Amino acid sequence: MFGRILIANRGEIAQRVIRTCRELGIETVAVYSEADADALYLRQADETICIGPAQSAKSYLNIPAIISAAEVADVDAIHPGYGFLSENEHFAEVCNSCNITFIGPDPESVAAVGNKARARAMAVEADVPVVPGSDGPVQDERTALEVAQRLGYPVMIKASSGGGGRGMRIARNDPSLVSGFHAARAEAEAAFGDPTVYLEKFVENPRHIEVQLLGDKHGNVIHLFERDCSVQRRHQKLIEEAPSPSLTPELRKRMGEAAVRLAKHAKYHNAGTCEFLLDRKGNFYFIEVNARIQVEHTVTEMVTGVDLVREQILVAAGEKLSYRQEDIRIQGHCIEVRINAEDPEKDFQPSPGLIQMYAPPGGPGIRVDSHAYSGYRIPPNYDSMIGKLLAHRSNRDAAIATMLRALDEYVIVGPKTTIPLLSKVLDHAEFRTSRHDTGFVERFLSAHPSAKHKQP
Ligand code: MV4
Repeated sequence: MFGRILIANRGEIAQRVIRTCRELGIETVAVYSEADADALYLRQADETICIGPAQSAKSYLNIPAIISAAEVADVDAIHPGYGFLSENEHFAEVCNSCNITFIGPDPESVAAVGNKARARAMAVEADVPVVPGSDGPVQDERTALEVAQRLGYPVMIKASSGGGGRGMRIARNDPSLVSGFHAARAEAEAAFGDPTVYLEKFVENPRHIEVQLLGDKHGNVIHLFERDCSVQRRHQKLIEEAPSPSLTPELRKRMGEAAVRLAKHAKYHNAGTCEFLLDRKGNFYFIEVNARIQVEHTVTEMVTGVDLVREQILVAAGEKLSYRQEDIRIQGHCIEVRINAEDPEKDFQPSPGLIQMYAPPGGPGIRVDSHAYSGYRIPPNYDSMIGKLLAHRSNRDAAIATMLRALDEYVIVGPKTTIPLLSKVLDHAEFRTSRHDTGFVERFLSAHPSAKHKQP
């Protein structure tokens, strides 16, 4: 087992990894930028190293700085958290060549699943349902028109190197396909240095469901059921829950088994997820793989009782998974909301700065994963999530009631936050009855453009 791990991340996920390391008796090395010198996770680590100035490119994305810190601190492994270098094939390779274990998949797997067109092809090989679409990348306008003709409109043009909604276009006719094809290629080239795109039939108003996976280096893969992440705005998740209220036990089983087939076919190890779209008729389609621990992994931890970060570390060290598929059971219902320092009244403009007072909720059924504290100054340089609030209860209605109570209890004085908006969404009939889909938040926001939210 590792003696020392460096965490190449910040904020709540750095704390999350440190917590599990402590329980495993592993020493931790935290790295930080000049903007994070007062961060809470630095007090929880055994050792801290400054890796550069505030800009991510010069600190949390600075591979030479992170590797130097790892060499100086003499760590055995690096945990990348989420975002930053977590799905960077080159970083995984550099770690390996320095004899430092990258706590994630092999560089080859990172590259394979990071390419959406390749991941889609692997899904087909593994007999996992995909959205009807092109057979691989589409190289020219004429082929795009032929594929669209075969699929029927609307279609979606997607960048192979994209993800999280970047480099995507919807086309509802030939002219918009032609313009969208060139626009998506240009955007993908600029954003990812790769203009490759492929086509899929557009699934209208789907639910977004992802299956949590764990794989070890001995070929064992299990799934930990699904999370429903249909409450999103501009590809940013606001609320996640498990189990999904829109799956039947039979669908749940088929989706889990499909995800495991894909991971086994890809020889995937580490924690990961398979993302699916679910349509109104109960058809599900694979769309992408996330080769990292995700923000919302906590929801699955609550309903399964499995410490996903622990499993991630153990499998990276070459151990076998601690669980068999039949050991994994869903207990009750968990809802997570993301608390962001943003102003929903001003188009979710970031609201960094001093937290004058911070008092998180507690009591039965509540978990808070946050790096905030009274007197903390949120730096303007990073994403605006200041914490995750989870309510775990025996059923969905009870989890919603506990969450609404906890949101009312939450005191954050200083920055504007998404708390009042989250209360409104949770209290909305469409969410309460789970008739919502991935378009729900945006429809809600345009229906209440100047809604004055209740202040805590
Ligand atoms: C789709 C889709 C409909 N049809 N693909 C958005 C981000 C990326 N993960 C894939 N996305 C979508 N792909 C087809 N063929 C609709 C979306 C989509 C979406 C998916 C999940 C959650 C929210 C979404 C919001 C808009 C579009």
